Amino acid sequence: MKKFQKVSVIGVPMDLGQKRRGVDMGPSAMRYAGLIEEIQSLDFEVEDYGDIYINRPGSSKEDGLRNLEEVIKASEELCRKVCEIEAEQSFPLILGGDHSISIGSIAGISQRHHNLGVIWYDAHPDLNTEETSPSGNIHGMPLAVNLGIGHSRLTEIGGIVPKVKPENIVIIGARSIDEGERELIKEQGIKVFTMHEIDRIGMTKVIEETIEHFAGRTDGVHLSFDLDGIDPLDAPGVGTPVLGGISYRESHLALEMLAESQLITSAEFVEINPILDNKNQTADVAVALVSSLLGKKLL
Ligand code: HAR
Ligand code: MN
Ligand code: MN
Ligand code: MN
Repeated sequence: MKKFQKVSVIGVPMDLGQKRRGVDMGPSAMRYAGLIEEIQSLDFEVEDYGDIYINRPGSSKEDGLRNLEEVIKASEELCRKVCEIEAEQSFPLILGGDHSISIGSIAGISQRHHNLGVIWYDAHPDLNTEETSPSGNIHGMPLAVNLGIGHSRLTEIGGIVPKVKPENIVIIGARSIDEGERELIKEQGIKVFTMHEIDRIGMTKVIEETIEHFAGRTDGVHLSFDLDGIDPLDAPGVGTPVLGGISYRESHLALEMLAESQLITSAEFVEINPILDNKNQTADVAVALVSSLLGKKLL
């Protein structure tokens, strides 16, 4: 990834897209794990925008959606910040927070990328709506929202609906899929590499096919990296761990190959929960992965 000279970091300390507290500390955990210094060591100019302000009220549930108003406010603010970063031709690197922050990041990115590709690296497809969600947690819905499916107050953030077309999405690592999500995947024809395909054809082939899927077709690709895509043995500090995930090295291989392809134009790393972590291991993993994505070579 050497098309960019500058990386702009923005933290979203928000855990309101779900019930378990702690993911709001994700941005700090990544900074303490040496994120900024690591990016500088790769010869990028770095601008740290700090964290956006998140108000933390008592939990509400409106239209079956937990903390809807607060998630909307944070998404609108993030959308504005990401637009500013995009206007400078800098690489937006967004730190979560739970995965609902993706509503705001993709709202911002899609202002300048009208044929955006999205890689959803996650144990979950996050394709629920307020109708299909088993939990009412918005962090299980952002990919649907970005497809224009779900509560209109969420899908309309940033003004563009939909922000992403179904043929421009590749999901990698899925292994916990709800019934409604399964139907939506089939109905929309979304490309998914579940753990079954990863085991079967290997990460090399998965990423080769992903690159082929986007190359020459999209005007940018956003990487939405949920740390629970990785196996809990390698990334224990996440709120919704699911056994049988992608390994540490497979994840590096994936991001090293994506770096070589120069396809990725923005990224977010989400769902790190330091309360559940083992000495900041998951944030360390995330920082090492950012480094691979930005082109760090082993030799
Ligand atoms: N699918 C479940 C739900 O909608 C669990 C979602 C868990 N989500 C995340 N994001 N950690 O990937 O509630
Ligand atoms: Mn851009
Ligand atoms: Mn997710
Ligand atoms: Mn997940």
